[in-house]
Amino acid sequence: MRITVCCTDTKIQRWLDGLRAALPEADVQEWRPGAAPADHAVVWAPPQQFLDEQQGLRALFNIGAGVDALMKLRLPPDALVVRLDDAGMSVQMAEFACHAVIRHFRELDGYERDVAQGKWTFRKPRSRADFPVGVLGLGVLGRRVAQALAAFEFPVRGWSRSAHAVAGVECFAGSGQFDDFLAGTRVLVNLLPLTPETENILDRRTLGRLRPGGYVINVARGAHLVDADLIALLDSGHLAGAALDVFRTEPLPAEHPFWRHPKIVVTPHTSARTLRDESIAQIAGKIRALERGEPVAGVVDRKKGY
Ligand code: NDP
Ligand code: OXD
Repeated sequence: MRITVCCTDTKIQRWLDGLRAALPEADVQEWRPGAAPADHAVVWAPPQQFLDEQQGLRALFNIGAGVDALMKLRLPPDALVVRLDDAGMSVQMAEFACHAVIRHFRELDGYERDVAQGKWTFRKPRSRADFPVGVLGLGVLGRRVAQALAAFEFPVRGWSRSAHAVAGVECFAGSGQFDDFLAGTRVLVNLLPLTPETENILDRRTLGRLRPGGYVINVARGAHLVDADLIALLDSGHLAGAALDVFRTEPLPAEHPFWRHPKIVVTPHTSARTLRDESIAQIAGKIRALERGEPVAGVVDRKKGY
């Protein structure tokens, strides 16, 4: 069995070593133009030339949860596209989202500013009932985030394409229930995949429907958010702030207003990192399952785009 590895912006040697150790029966090689056809590929943002040359692949394993970049390319028609299915990401995302929500709810940013000025001050405790959190996307990551927030006793609601039932979470589905979901949400956490349907979904209309004093946490993709609309709603006072981990252009360009906006907290696309060992173990397990003719989880539906 041949496995080709083509991961841009990645320290590839450790992936090669890890995959060789996990799959000693396989011939694992870094892809070079003109390489022999492989059975499976492990990829992150491969060039189109890679896909054009490797038309016989049985499966492409993406070393991230989001496949939006991959879905823009011409893929081998019969290859399964398999994304990372948690692999240690959901707990990181839950930590990150809970931290962002709690930092805002408990006004820890305000305390940090006070303490920096040597002030020993208190703020009036706020009620969780006034801070309902809405999670966009109830997939592998969104569901974990929603459950983690519910454990802190926030009122939590979630929105997805198809109907879900999640303990402790009020669930909404489809475009028909979007406005009801938004109307009862004050803190919005975005965990949707980026698809033609969800691009620009965080625009003036959507964000304007959040409760006054809304807060936006975007941990999915930068192209979900219309940057100028967010800034307008922050400046008008309708939104209280935003925590942004993902951007249309990454790294975020030095001149972008998000860097300096007083109501925006920027982090460098770090809310849930790909963990190499966990990911290699998951991919190796799935390659073996496919070789035995068994189904695997995390297969992307090409029509839906996620
Ligand atoms: P999943 O595919 O497991 O979940 C996607 C969820 O979004 C599902 O609940 C799905 O609904 C819902 N959804 C998709 N399209 C629509 C739509 N048009 N309308 C309503 N709901 C929709 O993805 P993950 O949870 O694993 O990951 C989510 C995203 O998080 C990734 O695509 C990636 O972009 C981002 N991410 C960001 C990271 C970071 O470090 N910032 C790290 C990892 C991921 P349904 O359940 O009905 O199918
Ligand atoms: C992912 C990411 O999609 O890191 O996995 O953004």
